[in-house]
Amino acid sequence: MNTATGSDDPRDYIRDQGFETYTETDHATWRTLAKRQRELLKGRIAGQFLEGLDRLGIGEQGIPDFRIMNERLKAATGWEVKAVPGLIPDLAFFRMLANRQFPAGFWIRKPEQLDYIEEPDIFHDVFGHVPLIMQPIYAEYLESYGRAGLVAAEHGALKHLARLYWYTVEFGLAQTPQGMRIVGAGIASSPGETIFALESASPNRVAFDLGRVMRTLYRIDDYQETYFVLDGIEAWPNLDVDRLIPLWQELAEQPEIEPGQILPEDRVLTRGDGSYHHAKPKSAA
Ligand code: HBI
Ligand code: FE
Repeated sequence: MNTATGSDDPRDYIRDQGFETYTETDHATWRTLAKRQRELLKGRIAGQFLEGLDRLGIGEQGIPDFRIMNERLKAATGWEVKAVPGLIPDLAFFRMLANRQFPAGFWIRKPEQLDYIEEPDIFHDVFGHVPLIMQPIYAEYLESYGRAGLVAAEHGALKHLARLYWYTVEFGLAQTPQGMRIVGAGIASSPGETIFALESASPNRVAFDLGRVMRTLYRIDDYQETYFVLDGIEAWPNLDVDRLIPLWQELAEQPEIEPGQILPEDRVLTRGDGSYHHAKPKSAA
């Protein structure tokens, strides 16, 4: 993730959503994306995600009005979505999460960019992220991530936290009694990756391990070479800081892991054949 620099105070970034200023084209873009994703996600995403969409009322009606959506979200878990112009600095981001505020871009992609954008827009941020925040256990995880981030900043562990977010909140999978399911927002808001993450023979799918994930480099501009799989839809890692601080100390002595690399101690659920990335230039962060 390419992060902005500047003030650490969330108030410097929070805006009015400007709901009245969306055009009919903007709403149509949301509807096209939401309709297509909802179809693709059936049977591929955790059931709680679809339930969250319904309870929030943010299906196919058009761009959601945050004032209405937030009443429902607040009632369920005490979280609120706040409009921001784009990526905000890490510390401002962590402060918001620690206060149960989720920053969401208020702009929407243009009709000619339906499948690829570089910075997260309202469709990724709201459709992708907010449905699971209706679930108390996930709501707790995301808040604890924000608190851990503030501590990580003082321990030189920001890169470890960024990787954790990437491989859980953005690109996580989970084992369920019905089979493997998507839980990450980066997958849930992308039609191509919805199929790739679950069905392609190319990527590795490896059982989630907190220290392992924190050592693993990731691809920012393409499908992932490895997905990490939680052992159940509610098996989000415990981020107590008295557990994290010694872990970060251990990790400081250990080498980073390449995005496609498998370690002898990994519990591999699917060993990918790497076919998709073989022909591509390297890009890892
Ligand atoms: N800002 N708006 C926004 N959205 C993000 O997902 C985000 C951010 N700033 C920093 C950030 N993510 C990540 O780099 C942290 O998780 C480390
Ligand atoms: Fe995101």
